[in-house]
Amino acid sequence: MGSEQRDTRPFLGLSSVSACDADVIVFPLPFEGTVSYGHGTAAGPAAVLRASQEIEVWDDEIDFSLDSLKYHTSATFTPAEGDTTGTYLVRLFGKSKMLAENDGLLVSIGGEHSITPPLVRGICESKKIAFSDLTVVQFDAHADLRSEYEGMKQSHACAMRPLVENGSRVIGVGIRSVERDEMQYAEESRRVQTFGAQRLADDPERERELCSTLGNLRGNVYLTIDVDVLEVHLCPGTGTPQPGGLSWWQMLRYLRALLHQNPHCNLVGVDIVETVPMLGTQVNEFVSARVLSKVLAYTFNGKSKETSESST
Ligand SMILES: [Mn+2]
Repeated sequence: MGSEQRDTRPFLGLSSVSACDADVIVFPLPFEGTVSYGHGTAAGPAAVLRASQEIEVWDDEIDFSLDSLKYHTSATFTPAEGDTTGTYLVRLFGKSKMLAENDGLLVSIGGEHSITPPLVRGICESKKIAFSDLTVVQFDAHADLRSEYEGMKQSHACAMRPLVENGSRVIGVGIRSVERDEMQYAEESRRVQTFGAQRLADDPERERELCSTLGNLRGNVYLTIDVDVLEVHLCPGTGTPQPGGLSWWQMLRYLRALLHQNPHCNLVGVDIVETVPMLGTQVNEFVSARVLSKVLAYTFNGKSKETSESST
């Protein structure tokens, strides 16, 4: 049986163009191989795509129409019969490398957080970006810097570690659940910078520092959003919920600083992970779809294809 399925609705309900013509390539990844606690992230991508049908395509905050962009919603990349975590992630690396050969922004929808390292590796190889020329901005409740977890190096709890070890800089935002070893690793590594949720909430100066850090980043940026970064009422269905998360408005302030107010940020890829749909509520998938729509509006407003074409 093939591992690609076309059972998903196109993002925002807009018609899908071919990958090579798209401004945005949406990549659904229903993978939950290493989940340690709550299950259900495999159902995340389809639910997020379904919820995206209900989202306004006009962004009222910055007067931008998301339907001015061209989208390609890729086939769902599901684990194949007999896939282990290792074989799936290797295949994912190959597939993301292929998709990243297109000019469009690769926007992946998880699935659990272990999908991020192969996605980043695929994009970097395809676009010839050295890891040392990449900053990963990580919105997350957890540091995900463990060297291994439950015997697995590829666990969702280790997602950021290989990126740092390969030479990328990682800026963690909203972190509030860390193990002592991870904290020590973060403190000792000059490539890891952490903006914990508590200080962001309590200290306006710390928030200004974060916005200025994000607003002044230069070069290639990969954005990974673990929805558990948000306060639990916005994502009760995530794998490992943690109280004390970012408010919706904090989230938007930080994304705006990075994507909308920073002209030097070259966004090379985005993922949103750990969305778990729940019976009786659509809040989880709706919030994730809305985060993606804000990311795209902030990223593309003022940077539409027309401007890049007319400047060449
Ligand atoms: Mn995570």
